[in-house]
Amino acid sequence: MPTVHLLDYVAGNIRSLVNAIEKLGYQVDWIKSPEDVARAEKLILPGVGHFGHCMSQLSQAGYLPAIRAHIDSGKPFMAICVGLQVLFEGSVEDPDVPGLSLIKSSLGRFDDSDKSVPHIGWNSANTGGKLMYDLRPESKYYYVHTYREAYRKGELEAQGWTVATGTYGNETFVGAVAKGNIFATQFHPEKSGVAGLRAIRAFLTGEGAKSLGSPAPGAASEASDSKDGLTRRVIACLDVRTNDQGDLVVTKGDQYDVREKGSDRNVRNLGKPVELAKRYYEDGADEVTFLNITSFRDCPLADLPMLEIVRQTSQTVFVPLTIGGGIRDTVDTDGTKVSALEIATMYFKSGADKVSIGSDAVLAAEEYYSLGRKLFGNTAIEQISRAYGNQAVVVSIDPKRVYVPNGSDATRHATIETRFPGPRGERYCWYACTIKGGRETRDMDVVELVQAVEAMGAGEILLNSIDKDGTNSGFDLELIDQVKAAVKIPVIASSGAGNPGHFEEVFNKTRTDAALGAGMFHRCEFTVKQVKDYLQEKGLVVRQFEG
Ligand code: 1PR
Repeated sequence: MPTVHLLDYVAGNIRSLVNAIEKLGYQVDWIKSPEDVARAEKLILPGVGHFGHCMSQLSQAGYLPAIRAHIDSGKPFMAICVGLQVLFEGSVEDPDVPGLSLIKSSLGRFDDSDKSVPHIGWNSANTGGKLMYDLRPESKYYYVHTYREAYRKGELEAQGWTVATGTYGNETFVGAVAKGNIFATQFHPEKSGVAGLRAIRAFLTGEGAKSLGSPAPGAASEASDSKDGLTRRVIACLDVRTNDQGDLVVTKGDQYDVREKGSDRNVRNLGKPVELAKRYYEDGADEVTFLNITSFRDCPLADLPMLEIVRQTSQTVFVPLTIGGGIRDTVDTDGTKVSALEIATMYFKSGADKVSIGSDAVLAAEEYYSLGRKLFGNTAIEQISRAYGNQAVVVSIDPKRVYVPNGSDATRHATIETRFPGPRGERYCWYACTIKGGRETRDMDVVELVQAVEAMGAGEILLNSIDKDGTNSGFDLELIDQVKAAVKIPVIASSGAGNPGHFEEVFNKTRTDAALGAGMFHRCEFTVKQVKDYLQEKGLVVRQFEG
């Protein structure tokens, strides 16, 4: 089997990259010291964490001269995400840290005054009609980043680079660059489905470098496309737990009750997690989320059944995978203390791209306010986002409506005037955060929670609603509006989706960044593809599955 070398400079979530390479028929060999670099023919630099962290890790371990020597020798070199960023002179993310300066320019930050930051989701890599590692104008690629090289027509080209661009809001940014033996992508090709695998293959076979810059047959020749190319993200969510027979199943409740309504009250079994995830991937789901909704009792952490699910899923599903449930400091069955960061690391090493934190985030937020909004770097959110980047940390919220007769006089919490009055005709409500799968309600509202976790470094909010969960009656648009107005980080609307029209409604009527469905997909009432087709018909930009 042909070999490709991956630079293992930091414990990162790069299992999916390994899976993608193996899927293409190559074997991965790890570079573990600068001396190893010389024996690499094809070298890939995955980017993890932030600019300064990546550069300092490379520099402290003595990799920089070896990487430069590899590039100068003309051997194939590929860099991904922060790997692309370090090819530049610097970044406002860490202004004092110099980059490799192979590209004479410095990165800035996306403007968050008119859009969510980080930029998360599927966007274009428009090559302006040139051949570039099999990137195609009709394809979409998975991006997740806060810092970006603003595209200024002709600037990088004058330095000999071929450039692919994407547009987010009104900013056109560099999505990929290539020159000679170097190919670097801001997006994650290993998470970009078949389109991404094609780009990796073009690198591995050498075809990409050979044809670089030639005119692409039949393609438009504009170097950038100023239309926002970010697609409407549709996520499939699988709640996983052991049923009464001890099997691991995908289940789904109504308002968090996952048992059948009949007298036996069995846990509803809607399918097998790995099989369903693969089906949703092939239907075009932009991401797959697994939530472990019960802790698997008496099970040593290293044997968590969820780890095996992620391992298996990540071998065939090349879109981002999020794992939630039980990410908190804990004590293993043998009495060993295990930190949330260590648990997250196990998931990342098994193929997860993000972890989702629920109950622990609420408790951390309570402490944040009780200590006068000060952070000490010790919460799970801070620790995991420091090690793996903000984009790797999702906070999952399980709010419940609390109705009050009038607005701010009735409670200290952030209320809204609702179009759906409470049981006694109350016209106002606030959203109380819960923990332990909705079993315990806390004296904290969603606005307080999302602002605290954003300050701690969470990269995204998964916004459920206990009132709407499993009702098939559409998303809680009022809840989404309230949360969107409170934070800059992206929000995933969840709970209540019953048909494709509900997805159109949430995208058109709120500023949500993504929408998630569960029951309607599990019960085969609609497929992800039907949702995407419907959104497309209504003029919304979506990514379709490429087979
Ligand atoms: O608190 O960090 O251990 O995380 C536990 C995680 O498990 C949380 O993310 C919490 O939301 C989830 N969870 C706990 N209990 C349940 C339950 O259902 N009994 N499920 C549960 C949450 C909500 C969504 C669901 C949407 C869409 N499920 O994930 O998929 O509501 O459903 P729909 O489209 O069918 O309406 P921790």
